[in-house]
Amino acid sequence: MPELHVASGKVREIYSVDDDRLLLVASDRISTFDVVLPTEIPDKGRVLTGLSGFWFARTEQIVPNHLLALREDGRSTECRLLEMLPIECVVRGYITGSGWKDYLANGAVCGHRLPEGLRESDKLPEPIFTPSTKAQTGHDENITRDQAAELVGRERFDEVELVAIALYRFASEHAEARGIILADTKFEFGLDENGTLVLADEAFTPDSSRFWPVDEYEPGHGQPSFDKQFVRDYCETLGWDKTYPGPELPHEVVAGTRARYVEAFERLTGISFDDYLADPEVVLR
Ligand code: Q0Z
Repeated sequence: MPELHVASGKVREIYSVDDDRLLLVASDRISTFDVVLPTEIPDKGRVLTGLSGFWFARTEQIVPNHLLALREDGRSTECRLLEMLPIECVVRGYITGSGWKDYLANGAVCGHRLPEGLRESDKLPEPIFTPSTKAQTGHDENITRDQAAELVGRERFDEVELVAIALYRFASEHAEARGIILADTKFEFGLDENGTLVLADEAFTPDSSRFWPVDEYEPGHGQPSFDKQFVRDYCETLGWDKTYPGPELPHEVVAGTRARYVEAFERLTGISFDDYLADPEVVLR
């Protein structure tokens, strides 16, 4: 019965429940500029867990997922233990981040030739699948489609690309109609005991996707992030060198950031966050 701790991410923990189940626990820790800060954002882990649950429930018709149950604490997900694929599955609908850097250097991202004259943060003509390696430490590295196909097999690659783009189209349309651009997103997939492809980890959270407010969208430069912008702006006022340890956050920055997470949850789900706290499984219905 007691869950055993098996792994830590920057802001999440994994426990094993039994031979075929894991427990993913989302903490209230926040990272910025790749540094986990000493100050937590109350309920951040609950917002992210609720959003993942919401998207898992609504994308079952596209692909099965690992979710078994949301626990009463609102931050813990019981999930099926899978054999994870060794690639990060990124879909980009807008050109930003490492995609923008690769486009400037090569006119292409992961082997996708892109039109000339794109500006930073422009919408792409079609969403593109841009796989990356799973780095144990440091940053994931973009790889070509052929490198990814070598890692997972050609047929599996084709399936993952199709499913990832279908998921992105579905969620980004839903989100944009509610005032939030999902500029890009990262999925992790696994295989069940039958070799069936299963969506795992988290889905369309602000930690796995770039959320941009529609009403502030302006291509030509980097966009403010929906959730972390107060934290970044505050950190920029300090002259901090972005190495450990990061700064403590003042209460106004904590409160403003918490409010942004709750706002994203409520806009995307149409569910009041208080209702989620009272019964997390509301997001699954
Ligand atoms: C997810 C991660 C986290 C650190 C392994 N259903 C699954 N089956 C097997 N493995 C995983 C999953 Cl979700 C799995 N990660 C990413 C999550 C903390 C790393 F909460 N690693």
